[in-house]
Amino acid sequence: MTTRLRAPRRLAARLTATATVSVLALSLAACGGTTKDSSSASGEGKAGGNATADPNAPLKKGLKIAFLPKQVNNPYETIVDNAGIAAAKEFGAEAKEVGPSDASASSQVSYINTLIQQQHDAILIAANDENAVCGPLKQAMAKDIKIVAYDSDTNPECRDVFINQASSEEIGRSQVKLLAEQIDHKGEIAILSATANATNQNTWIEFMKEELKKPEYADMKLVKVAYGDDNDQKSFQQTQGLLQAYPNLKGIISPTTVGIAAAARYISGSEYKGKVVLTGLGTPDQMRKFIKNDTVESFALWDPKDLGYLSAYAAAALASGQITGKQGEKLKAGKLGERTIGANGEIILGPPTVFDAENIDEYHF
Ligand code: RAM
Repeated sequence: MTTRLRAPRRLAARLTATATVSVLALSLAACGGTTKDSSSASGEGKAGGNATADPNAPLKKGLKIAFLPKQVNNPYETIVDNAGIAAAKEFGAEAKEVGPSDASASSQVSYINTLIQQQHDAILIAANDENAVCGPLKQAMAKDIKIVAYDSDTNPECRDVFINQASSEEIGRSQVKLLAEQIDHKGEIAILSATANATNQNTWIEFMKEELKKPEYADMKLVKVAYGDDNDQKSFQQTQGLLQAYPNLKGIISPTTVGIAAAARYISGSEYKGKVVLTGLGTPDQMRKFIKNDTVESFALWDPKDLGYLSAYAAAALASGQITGKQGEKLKAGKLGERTIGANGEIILGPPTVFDAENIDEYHF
């Protein structure tokens, strides 16, 4: 029985249409194996590592696991991590969240080093910068600490698996579709992203740019990608800056919960309300008032609680030898059921949901 959110019919149809392309893109993106060979002293991942999974191994009791989000003061990350910590209780693990208060490139490094010293069984990380965290994560892997990237990936050789909230391609392409429908496929558009290094946003933006190459978007022009650094104040100011610099702007995509909430706040109190369309990825709780006051018509997200839950189970399954991270292995994830590990060590949670005035009151997170 899965508790995955229901995708409204329109989005579900679109997602199915892109599924074939996604498989292709994922195989192209796969640059070799991502499995950690636990017998490797260097901790270097290598194709088809020779650790063997025992799918029937019980989850170990008393595992020590830690969530290291992009930043601790981001409401979205708090929901993910709290759900992961609650899941850990189900299988008798000791779990906690530690992390920086800003999402800058190297802000997570000292936390990884401390978690290594504390001899955790697994570290779960939403990477702020794929390269900055890679060395310390490899050191952790060399000490047989399992690494789960969730939300924002690092380099595949620096983690055992990546729990992706949805197919990156589907997220990117569907964001453009959501905006295009509301601006009649015409006009200048901008993106308000998180940090310039964020692997999740950057991957989605690449797919947005791909989508924009299709003939149906010939009259839409991406004029700027701005960065609010997942900082509320900076995102607010960047929105103001975009609207002043591009007076013909018709729409903004903000694929970050911090960015879209700040942009909505700015637009709702400005002359641009009702003139400039805003969409992106947001939490229903943060966006409800902007849907109700007609600043935003629709936006999307997956269930962050399920993301935390799935990630916690992946950490426990790795630390218990149930999975090693190889493609084709099955991850048993409690109430979420089973997920198969895909190419490049990626495990996908499920399709995102589009929220609008009709359904937003059904969602509380
Ligand atoms: C922000 C963060 C996070 C992203 C969501 C959509 O909270 O950037 O990494 O997944 O937005």
